Amino acid sequence: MKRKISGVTIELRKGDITRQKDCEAVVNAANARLQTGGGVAGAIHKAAGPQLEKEAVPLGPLEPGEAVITGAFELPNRYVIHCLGPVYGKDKPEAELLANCYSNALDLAEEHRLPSIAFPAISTGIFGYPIEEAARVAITTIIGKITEIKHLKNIVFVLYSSKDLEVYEKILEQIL
Ligand code: AR6
Repeated sequence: MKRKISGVTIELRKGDITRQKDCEAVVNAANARLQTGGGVAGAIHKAAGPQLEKEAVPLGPLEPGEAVITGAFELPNRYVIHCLGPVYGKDKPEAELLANCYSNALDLAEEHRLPSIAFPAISTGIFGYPIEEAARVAITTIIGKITEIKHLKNIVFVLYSSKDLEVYEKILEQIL
């Protein structure tokens, strides 16, 4: 599903974040120390190779909501933007911290004049954020900043399951 808003295409895609060849940056659902881990972080570090950890770790530790940018090494992208999402029920206010991830990642992409970025559903795996609530925060944050965007042309949400994709589709329809 694709929707164009103020000249920016928002696309919802089912897939693996490590296989987004047409995106200049991919976003990592990182841990505070910017090390490899499970879920998205494990997949991104495995696909990028050990140089990713070498570049990323000295930029940490991150606080929830923060984002940093590194090269993408063996990934088919130019950059990885690492965001630390909130742990649901622990890091509060969680909606604000999750919104900060999307907002800070967009700012980094704009600073680097990137035309495209792919986001996973940050915090909705190991960090336990319910997908529907997280999707609402992700989509409203991006749409809320869309008129500030100068360089990004494509913003992609990459969902790992059909169920998560359906949730995002429903919420994007509701919001527009
Ligand atoms: N591509 C796209 N989405 C994926 C992929 C993938 N390859 N793998 C999982 N997902 P998670 P978090 C989905 O747990 O909740 C790590 O260990 C997954 O289904 O990766 O922010 C870090 O080191 C879920 O919907 O991130 C941290 O310690 C979403 O991506 C911690 O987990 C996020 O799941 C971060 O937890």
